[in-house]
Amino acid sequence: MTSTATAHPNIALAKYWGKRNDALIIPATGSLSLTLDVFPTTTSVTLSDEGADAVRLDGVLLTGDESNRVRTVLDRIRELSGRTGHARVESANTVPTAAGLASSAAAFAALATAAADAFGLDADDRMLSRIARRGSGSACRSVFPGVARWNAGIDDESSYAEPLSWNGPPLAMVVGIVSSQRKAVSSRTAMRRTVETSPYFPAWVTSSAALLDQMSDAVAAGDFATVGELTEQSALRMHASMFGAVPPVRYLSAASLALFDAVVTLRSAGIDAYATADAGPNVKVLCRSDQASHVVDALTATIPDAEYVVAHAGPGSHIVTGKGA
Ligand code: 2P0
Repeated sequence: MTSTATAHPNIALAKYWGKRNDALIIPATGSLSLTLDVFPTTTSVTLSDEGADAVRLDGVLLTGDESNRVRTVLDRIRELSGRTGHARVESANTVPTAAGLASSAAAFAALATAAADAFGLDADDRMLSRIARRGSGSACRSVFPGVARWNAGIDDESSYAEPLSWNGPPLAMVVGIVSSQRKAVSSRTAMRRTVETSPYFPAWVTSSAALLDQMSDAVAAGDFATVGELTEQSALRMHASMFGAVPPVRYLSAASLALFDAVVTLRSAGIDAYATADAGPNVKVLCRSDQASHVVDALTATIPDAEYVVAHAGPGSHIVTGKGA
């Protein structure tokens, strides 16, 4: 019997950057995100009689760190379910892998959801969020639809995401793809380097905690402009913390900064748009759904070389075929 699950990437509005516990992936700060309706990952898990887990991504057998991360999630599910067998995992991405478009968030949310079903683990969404977190921190947020907040917590039990309701104007995220190349430094390595060497990291942690509280209040109030302003602040402060690392980590390219500038110009023309960027040069622009096509037209006119994809709030991870379908 094969269990198949789908999950979508999420983009953090209030960023996660830095861990307080590397092994359990407990973050230094909480974060808040929007799960998208584009670039899904579909993952199938089949219990097998073989002597080891086998993991394929887009048909290619994974080895090393990537397969170890999958095994970490499977081990946790074996531990929780009391079952000992191995699994065959096949995953298909529709997003350029490792280009700062949150492919690992969708991948590990789909994996946790499919594997829990395959191993017969009766897991609610909070447990799935905690399991997905073990593979990739941001994956704990992709278990949930729309807006979700990851409560940093202090241990495995207390570190999970939960859905927040959003009653403001329907949201869109215009993804501006300036590069689909694999990033030179993984976010995991870059995060660790920032924690260990950036003099700005402590300021990032204290300011992020305050920003997350403000953003949570703005989400509860449906206050789009405040959510947007805080989104841009969080992204720039996160990148500033990386600029301070030794050696520095710089994911933003000239094309990324040109997009940030174009968004400032859009705002001065009265369009509520706010830029954010993750561990890569691509820029995501938060705006109202009913203004998304206008935002794409304006960005295309200024930066025609980028490719633009309009995303809206998407679903949480869910079983497509399997016991829980
Ligand atoms: C985020 N990012 O909040 C932040 C913003 C990238 C920049 O979470 O080491 O793949 O597996 O926990 O979740 C990307 O890092 O890192 C990330 P690990 P993850 O979305």
